[in-house]
Amino acid sequence: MTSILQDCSVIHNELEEFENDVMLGLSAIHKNISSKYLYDAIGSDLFNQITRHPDYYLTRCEIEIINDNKEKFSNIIKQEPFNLVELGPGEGVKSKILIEQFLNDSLSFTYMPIDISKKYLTHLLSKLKDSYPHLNAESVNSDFLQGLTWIKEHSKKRNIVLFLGSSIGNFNSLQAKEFFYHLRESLNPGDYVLIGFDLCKDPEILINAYNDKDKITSEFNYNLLARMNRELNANFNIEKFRHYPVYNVYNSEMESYLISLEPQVVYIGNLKRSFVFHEIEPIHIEISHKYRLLEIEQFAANAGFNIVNNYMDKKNYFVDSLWQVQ
Ligand code: AVJ
Repeated sequence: MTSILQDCSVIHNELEEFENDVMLGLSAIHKNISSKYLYDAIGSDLFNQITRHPDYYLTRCEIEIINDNKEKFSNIIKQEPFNLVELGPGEGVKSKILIEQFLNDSLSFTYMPIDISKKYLTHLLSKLKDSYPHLNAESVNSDFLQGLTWIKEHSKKRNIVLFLGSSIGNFNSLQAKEFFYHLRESLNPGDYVLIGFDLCKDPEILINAYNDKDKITSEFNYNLLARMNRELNANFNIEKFRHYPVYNVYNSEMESYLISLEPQVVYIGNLKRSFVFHEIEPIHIEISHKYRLLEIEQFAANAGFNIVNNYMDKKNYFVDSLWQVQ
């Protein structure tokens, strides 16, 4: 296996960015911290555990969809050598199903995962190397759109971009619309994208998925407080906060909050500042948008993609939507 690591990340100070974002977020009238800070090493490990939990149906449904349709995907894209680009591969469970199918069908492709974590990429590539000695892989260490732009400048091959897991759900509708517009700009006509969207469903199923009975999702959220204690010298007493997920039926968004169970003051050493929390005051942590097919069609049309097909699981909980650049 050939494996290359392209480093296209902009040089920036991660700790400083975390400090600035926490300062702004906890000073706001409605306290908030970006969900991207959930994913340090401990948080990423907890997230991987969530994806295997029975209450978190999303990953299971998407694996079913990919398994049921892998031959079809292979037939659609088989004509010529291509780049199999993946935005945020995670553990690569789903992409491995496709990689295996494409290798069995003797398709000519290079797997190109794009991720901001160099450690994650290196680990993923070494695992893939063991399983598939004949796979060509080139990982790109950068944020998604920058990485795609790098690929556009360095390769003339057709791109098949995987954006799985309903990662798009962390964006609100406006942010998603802008993201798809930029995605379209960084691709060439004929390129494909396969995007995972979690669909609207019974709110009770949603609440359970974001509040699993083994409390892994709670731990995942509490880890953000623990991370601020570790990295920013904060003194959050985690027992005085509770994970509080709600489904907002007006805008189809799961919202996760950490709520302060009592009035308290938290000191953050690196910021040399205290933050006052009222009783039951929330910190907004994450949204996970749930979609309707109509909305997905509008996203595609707005950004200049044609929908090739929508692939769903048997329960119609989740869709992998295959788009092609016009
Ligand atoms: C990684 C954004 C797809 O929103 O479902 C899982 C993150 N948060 N449980 C999601 C998450 C709580 C997940 N995404």
